[in-house]
Amino acid sequence: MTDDHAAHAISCYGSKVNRTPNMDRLATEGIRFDRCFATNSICTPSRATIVTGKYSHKNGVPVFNRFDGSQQTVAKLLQSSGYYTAIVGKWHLGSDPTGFDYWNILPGQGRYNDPILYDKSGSEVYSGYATDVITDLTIQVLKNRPKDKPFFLMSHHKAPHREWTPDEKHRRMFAGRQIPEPGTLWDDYQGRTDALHEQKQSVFNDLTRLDLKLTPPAGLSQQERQAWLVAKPTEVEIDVDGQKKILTGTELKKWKYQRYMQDYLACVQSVDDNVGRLLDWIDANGLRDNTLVIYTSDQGFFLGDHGLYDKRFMYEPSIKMPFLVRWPGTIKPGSVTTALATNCDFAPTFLDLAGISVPADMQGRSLAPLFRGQRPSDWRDSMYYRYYHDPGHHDTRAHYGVRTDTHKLMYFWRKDQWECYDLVKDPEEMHNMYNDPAAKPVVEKLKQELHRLKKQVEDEDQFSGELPPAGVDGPGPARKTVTK
Ligand SMILES: [Ca+2]
Repeated sequence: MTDDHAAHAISCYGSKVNRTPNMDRLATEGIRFDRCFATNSICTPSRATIVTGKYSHKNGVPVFNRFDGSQQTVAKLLQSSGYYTAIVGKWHLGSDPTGFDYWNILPGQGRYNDPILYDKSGSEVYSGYATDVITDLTIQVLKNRPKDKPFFLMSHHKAPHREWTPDEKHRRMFAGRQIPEPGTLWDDYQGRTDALHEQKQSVFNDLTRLDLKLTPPAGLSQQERQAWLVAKPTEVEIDVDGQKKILTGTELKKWKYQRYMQDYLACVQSVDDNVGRLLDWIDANGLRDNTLVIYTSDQGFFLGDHGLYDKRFMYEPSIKMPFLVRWPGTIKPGSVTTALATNCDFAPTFLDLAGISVPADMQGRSLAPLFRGQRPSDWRDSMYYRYYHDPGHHDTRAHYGVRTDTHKLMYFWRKDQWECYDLVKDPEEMHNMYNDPAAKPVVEKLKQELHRLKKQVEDEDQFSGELPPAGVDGPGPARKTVTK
């Protein structure tokens, strides 16, 4: 799993901005899910949902608050059924992992270069680039695992999370490359609710000098340097063939999009290389045929879509998770499914595949029949979504909603404002049809479905008022003594 990797930056999902040959291998040899969605599109909540099979209001993690590790998790259930369980890389749930025989994780967000990881005994600095280091450790776990047990391994990358720091090789590969602009980059938000107008996750307005990798002037104090880096520039001086040039206005906006995407895609390219390295190792070590491999991300990401970066909103680029699965001998190579899946389904799927009965309080459903090419006749045709963090880091307004196979209805409950989209006629979600008189019957039907789902998942507005305090980005544990 990666952090913030949008499906539309993977070539087998039709990317117009990059090529990812190694991730594509999973789709060519396995199945691609085209409608897999995060139920609360943000890091910590999605991770809590993945390990519990439950919505945020049931696992207690609606925002960046600490996960209560004493609750039931998929890792504990697999471990107690004889699986060797391990997690390496980004965890970001505040509390230490439970249910894992081996864990070695980044504190909070972690860092890209020379990352620190910690386990039960303390922390250690690993020299190198995070994506390479996490893959090295993943392969170590596979090498050292007890060979008499089946295993469950979560290899979780930090990349391509903000501030999108690539390694030198991939930075160079993308520096100066012109990335095509998405069709909705210049969206003026006409007809939409206040939420899009008020957000602070705009590529044109909210990227900082640090995000844009600008170099601070010499002679600043530490404090001045920090203030300079977090500022959002409205004017940037660049060097063109040895000549200084000041960018402002439209020219600057276009430049910001390019700088953002060049670094984001360079981070993704390193992940793709490392996915290839891990698959090669699995294939070369006799694990290919009896190992199920999944590539996913904790949510999607805006790649300039609607002029945005980040996630949070219920729009497609944000909630859509890449989900690619290889299982030789069972999944027909090159399969594609449009069945609606969510991150609540991951834990039930893992249990089902291991022959363990899925606890009744998990809210997802096993995807295993879909892997086998069988879509159950009662498969869901709608999914429920809820985002809480408001104002949060980007002033993204809290909302909940329903997505069906063909439509989406979003309700910004603190504003009492609605948006509705026809995903067949308007896949880019540019025309809010909520107030169209002709759309009234559709809107009414969607409202009924939204209320039905809200009740079904037992969302009783547990976190609609006060939210739990932040608790996932602490200083991390003390350094351990390492003898090499
Ligand atoms: Ca994330």
